[in-house]
Amino acid sequence: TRRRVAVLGAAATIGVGSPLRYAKAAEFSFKWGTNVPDSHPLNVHGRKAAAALMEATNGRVELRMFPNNQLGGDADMFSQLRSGALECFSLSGVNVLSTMLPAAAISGVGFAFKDYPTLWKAMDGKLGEWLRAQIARTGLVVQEKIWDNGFRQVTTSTRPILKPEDFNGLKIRVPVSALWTSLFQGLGASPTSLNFAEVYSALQTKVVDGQENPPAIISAAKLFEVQKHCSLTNHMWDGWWFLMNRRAWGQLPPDLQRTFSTVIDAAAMAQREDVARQNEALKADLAAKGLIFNDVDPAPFRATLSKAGFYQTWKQKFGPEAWGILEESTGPLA
Ligand code: X2X
Repeated sequence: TRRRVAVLGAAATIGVGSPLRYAKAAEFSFKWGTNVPDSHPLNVHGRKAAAALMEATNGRVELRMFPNNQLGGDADMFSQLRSGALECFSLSGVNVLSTMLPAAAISGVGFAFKDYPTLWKAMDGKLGEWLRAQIARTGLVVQEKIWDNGFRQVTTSTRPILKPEDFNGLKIRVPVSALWTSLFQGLGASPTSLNFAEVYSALQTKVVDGQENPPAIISAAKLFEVQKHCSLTNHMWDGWWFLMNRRAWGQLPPDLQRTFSTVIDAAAMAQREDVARQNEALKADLAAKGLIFNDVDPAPFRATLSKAGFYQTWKQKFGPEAWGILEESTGPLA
């Protein structure tokens, strides 16, 4: 029976979408780097997309996933993407992309989107279109549908965030991004910029006392092991653009480009559903693991940011055109 199980195992491995199912090596083989652990829906749906792409192109296009910062942190993967060493990279516009393209951060303005319907309408509509046009101007290729990370919540090892004053002096990790730093400075905290690859150990060694991410990441990266409180601030939404190196993209003939985009965007849509579900469902799971949750009224936090000049500052930095497009979907912010 042992041998039988092994044989069945092998047969199951050579399944739909497996490279071994195809006689020839793929004509196009792209690496795809991500910054979150293997079990996160970004990677789960990424692997499904890779299998679907293999199937749809009869083995001509292969996508190899490198999750969990295996190829280096965000800054490393971003420079590999730009040089062509990495063909595909999932990256938040508010993260290191904004160090090269400040406009890309506009979707991360604090307390801008009140819920998912408002958000998707903007990102699948005029705001998303505007953002992709900005990204395209940098020479990168971006697929249409942004992948979901979620509404972000603050975790700490020290005290819960109940009111804005609880941020005073809090050492909190934020991604490497002027907008993120400004947001938490505006709330009175002391933000430290770190790539996600460094977050677990920075929390464990108490270099920082807190961080902010949605439940799906808190769970996949096991941040509950080194954090005690989770305050449901919903202070901003974030997602990952599917970015590609332009020369790599240009290698694909137009029909394969179309198939590629169709498969990737369909996977993004399925991933969004999974993430939204996980970000709700995992709260109970994380609570059972010891994380203490509290709800937060966003109004006083938003008022604190306004008073600190956050909205005025960023309205000016992004400029009237971009800010106008943002406010078309969110309503007045500044
Ligand atoms: O770095 C983060 O916190 C992460 C994983 O959420 C982003 O990609 C912005």
